[in-house]
Amino acid sequence: MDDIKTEYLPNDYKSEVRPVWCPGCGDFSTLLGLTKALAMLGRDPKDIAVVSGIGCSSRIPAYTNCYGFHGLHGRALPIAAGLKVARPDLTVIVAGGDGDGYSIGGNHFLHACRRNVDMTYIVMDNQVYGMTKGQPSPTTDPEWGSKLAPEGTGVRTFSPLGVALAAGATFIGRSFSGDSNHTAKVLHDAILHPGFAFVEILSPCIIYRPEQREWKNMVHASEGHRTEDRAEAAERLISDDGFTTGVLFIYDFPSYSPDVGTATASMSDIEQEFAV
Ligand SMILES: Cc1ncc(C[n+]2csc(CCOP(=O)(O)OP(=O)(O)O)c2C)c(N)n1
Repeated sequence: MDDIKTEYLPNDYKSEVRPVWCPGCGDFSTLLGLTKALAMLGRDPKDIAVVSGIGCSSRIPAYTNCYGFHGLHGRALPIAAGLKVARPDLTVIVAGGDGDGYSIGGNHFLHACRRNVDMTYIVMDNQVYGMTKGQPSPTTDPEWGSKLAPEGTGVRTFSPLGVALAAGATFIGRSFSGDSNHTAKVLHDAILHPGFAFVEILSPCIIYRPEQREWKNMVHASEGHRTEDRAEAAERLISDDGFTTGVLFIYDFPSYSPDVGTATASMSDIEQEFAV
């Protein structure tokens, strides 16, 4: 009989696939933070599933040796919710970018927050559409000029943590990819949280937003304790500069876990049921 592994190292969660991310991309250290968090938790990779949408950041499932699902742009959350409801024994992690999660997937984000399925949602926010070559995203500052909007969009930014709080997320945090130990700690707590945990990771794209190299000098740890009080969390967000890191909010609320039973239909039964 094979020995059962009881201790894991971050590398135990990395696959053989070499990331195609650009040199200096923040997503490398987000991946490192995630694998460190998984090692701290010590779960077997076969008990973990990483689900994503489309984008540079959404390539992350291929770089772990957990189960993975590389879905459609903006559609990672409903896929992951279905998976968790059908297989509550799995640790489900969802990951993607700000375009994926806040723009095309924005509606799913709202409903994932209020539904409170037990999973962790990581958004690698680089305030730009990286994969499609640098268009503004919902978190891009209004003045940022790009080929698509040379004078800037003039549109105020989406507030991911505030939206998550208003929509009912029960764990809300932020981290900076450059500090993989901090990212690991926040993700560790998020994964252990029994409900929908949202973690925004500031993850620079130094190709389209080279000024984001400065983020390492701008991030600062939260001075406050993590609160269970929605009003207090909202108050802190009003004066937040977008660079405060740490866990902002944790709330104890039953997660959505309907009993869906065990599937008995064969693939050909399912094919027939859906045949047109
Ligand atoms: C339905 C659909 N619309 C548009 C696209 C094109 N597309 C692919 S990735 C992407 C944006 C990715 O940006 P983001 O989610 O911020 O991730 P990043 O690449 O910056 O990590 C877009 C618009 C697509 N694949 N599918």
